[in-house]
Amino acid sequence: EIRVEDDRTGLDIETLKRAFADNLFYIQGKLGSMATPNDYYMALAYTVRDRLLQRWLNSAQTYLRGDVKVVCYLSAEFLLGPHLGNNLINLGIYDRIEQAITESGLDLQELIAQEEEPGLGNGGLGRLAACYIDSLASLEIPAIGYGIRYEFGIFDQEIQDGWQVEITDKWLRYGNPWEIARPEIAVEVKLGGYVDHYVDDAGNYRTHWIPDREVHGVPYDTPILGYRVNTANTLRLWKAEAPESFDFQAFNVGDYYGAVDAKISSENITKVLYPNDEQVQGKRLRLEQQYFFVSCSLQDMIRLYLLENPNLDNFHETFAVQLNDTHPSIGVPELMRLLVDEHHMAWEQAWQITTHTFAYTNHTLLPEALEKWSVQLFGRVLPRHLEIIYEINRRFLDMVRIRYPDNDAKLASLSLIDELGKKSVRMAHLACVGSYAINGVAQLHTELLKKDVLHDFYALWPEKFSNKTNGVTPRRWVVQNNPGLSKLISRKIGDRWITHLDELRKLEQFADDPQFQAQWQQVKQNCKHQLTKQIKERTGVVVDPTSMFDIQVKRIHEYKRQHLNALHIITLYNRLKENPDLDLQPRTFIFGGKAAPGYFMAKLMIKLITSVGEVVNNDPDVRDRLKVVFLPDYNVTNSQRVYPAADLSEQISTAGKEASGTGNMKFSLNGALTIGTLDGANVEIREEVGAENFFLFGLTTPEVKEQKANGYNSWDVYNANPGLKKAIDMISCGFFSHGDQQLFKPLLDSLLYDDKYMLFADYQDYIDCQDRVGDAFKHKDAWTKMSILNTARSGKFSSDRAIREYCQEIWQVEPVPIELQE
Ligand code: DL6
Repeated sequence: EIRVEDDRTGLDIETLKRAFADNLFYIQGKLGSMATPNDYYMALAYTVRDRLLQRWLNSAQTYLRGDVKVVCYLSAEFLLGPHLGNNLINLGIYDRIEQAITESGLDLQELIAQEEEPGLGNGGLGRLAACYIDSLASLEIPAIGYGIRYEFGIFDQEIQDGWQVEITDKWLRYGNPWEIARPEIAVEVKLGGYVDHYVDDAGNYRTHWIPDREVHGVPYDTPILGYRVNTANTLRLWKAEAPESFDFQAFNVGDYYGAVDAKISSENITKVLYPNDEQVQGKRLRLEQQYFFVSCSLQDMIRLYLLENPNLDNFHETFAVQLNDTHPSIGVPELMRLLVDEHHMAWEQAWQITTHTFAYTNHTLLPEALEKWSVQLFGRVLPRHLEIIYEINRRFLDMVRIRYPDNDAKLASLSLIDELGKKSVRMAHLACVGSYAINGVAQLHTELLKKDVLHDFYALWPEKFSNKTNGVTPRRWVVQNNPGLSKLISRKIGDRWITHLDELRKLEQFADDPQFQAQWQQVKQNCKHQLTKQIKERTGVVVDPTSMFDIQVKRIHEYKRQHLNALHIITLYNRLKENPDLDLQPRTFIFGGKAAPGYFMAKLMIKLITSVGEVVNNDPDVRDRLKVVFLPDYNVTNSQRVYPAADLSEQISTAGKEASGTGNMKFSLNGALTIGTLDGANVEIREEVGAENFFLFGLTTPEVKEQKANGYNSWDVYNANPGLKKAIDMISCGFFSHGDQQLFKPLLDSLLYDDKYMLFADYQDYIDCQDRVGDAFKHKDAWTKMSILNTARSGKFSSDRAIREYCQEIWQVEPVPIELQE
């Protein structure tokens, strides 16, 4: 019998090879002899995408036809990372494709490396959204991710003379094989102008928004396949386009440039991701971005809903809309506008629907990251929304007055409008009032929201609040990035852990087994060799793979305290200089992370790390025992080799500042031990893995508060601690800056005269704790046992667990398995 497989769906090696060659010829328009590695990558990506499409279309059809509730995850950021490797794993065809590519005379790894990652996010918040859409699909939950198709994602970072330099991220320059444009369902978005109120012929009070600008929102769809299931959900990212390429009227009167200008200004809306992490800038374009994607998404949901329903009365029963931080919280007044102004629904009913549609996740405790828009700017960009917000606020404050009679202070603190100084709209308050559920992203964070940042809202509506501790997808963060560990685990306990991460507990029984420990060490060693190679290629620094890999990778921020880590390095350096025979465990300190381009102090912190590295790495007295590496351009792709190779994970933020962290979870899952404060999800990691397998130091949140209240003075700490004083004085006298005593002055002044993030207060405890780490690392078997137990007990930190909690406790949605039809 001769069986001929379809070239677009077949999985035989021969079929895959044929499909690959076919795509190279017909899509890339290349013969093998003239193809570049990128052509091969594109041909392979199309071959894989073909195999997703049937699942994708079947999923969409099932959701549309069936009576299913759909999760809409609204996020201004999706930090996806490359698709190819992930899709191969989720489809279960990695080995076959590897064979087909090898037999075609090529190297799969080289093709995978060609992919430009879609870096459409800054850090934790965007990466969390990416993990969550993976889990939603893997759990067969109907879901749509809605966001922005930035033409330029997070900038590429180069290190020049020890400083960060930003380079535009042109991720779309060679095309994006994973997306499909859907111009036929583009929507219109209005901006600016004024509002007209009138009474129509039937005597109804109506509102007409006359904008001064309109933009087209064109959706670009990417299939998001779940792990070994038929579910392929949609990530729908919006691109802004001008409704007409030319303003013909302007063109006809000879104003060619004026006509093109309008096009350019419309398209600017989705041009670039704002590269600020935890710092709002209040820029008009940013507000336009937020409104643009939220309006497109809500209009899209309404369109989909009306395909199957006569009116919008039960909209909230079909869509659960999650606001990923306040960036999409303009959705509250926008849904009200769409329902009341455009669909002529009564305010009360529209409010009922709106407040049963949205749920809000808060991701930060930092005051500077809480979004506020000046009322003046807001009114210029979104005049109708400002009116709606005032009306929501009026009704809300009426309710507050009943609850707290004669309490003006309460009214002022709860109001959606901040009346102090320049009047502004408080987006977190808008999100709280407009949502039926509010959550933090780690236990401690949720408690602090309830106690401090959102305390008044908690007092009003305690039932709205819950905690949903973050999680990460084990598919990307273990199976894909750490295949050696993944195989070792599966050989020992089977592979069910990939979708039921709690099963890793079964590894506990082998934690003392010498043979298993040896295999575990071998896997870690291989990963360290791979990272060593990458460090050499990317920085030129040669490191010792048998040294302890002590790693801190995350955005650079004063509260994350990379400079505390630098002070430890200087302290060890001094000890070695004083006593060259010191029995010190060799360490390689690895840093990675981007600083917001306008955040001078963060950029100076990078310069400090690279400067310390320059001295330490070139000093023959310590060279073999300490090395400092700053890995440039830390992103999803470059993180791949980092987590698996870590011995020690640095999670050293000031207690009460890091909402959760997710890097901390990735490290622990990959068998690194954590040195950390009681901050964010560190608290829960320590609870899970056991206090004896976690290196704890530092002040607790209440202690930080107490010290500040008691007049904490970093200058006194500096003078009282000789080790700290010496390290600071060396920086100050130019030891790490070729004698330049001015270079690091701003950083030192901020530590010596303010120390907002309590570095000095935690310094000695950190150093002592690091000494314990150093001692522990000398005992290989005991360390390996701790490493195994970290992995074994990290099951809680799966994004599958987090998504299950959201589904059951917030969204009320159920899995909908997809059957494949031809
Ligand atoms: O929840 C994801 C992630 C947390 O793990 C980090 O602790 C937190 O800093 C980050 N928050 C932001 C805030 N941006 N805004 N707004 O990125 O969220």
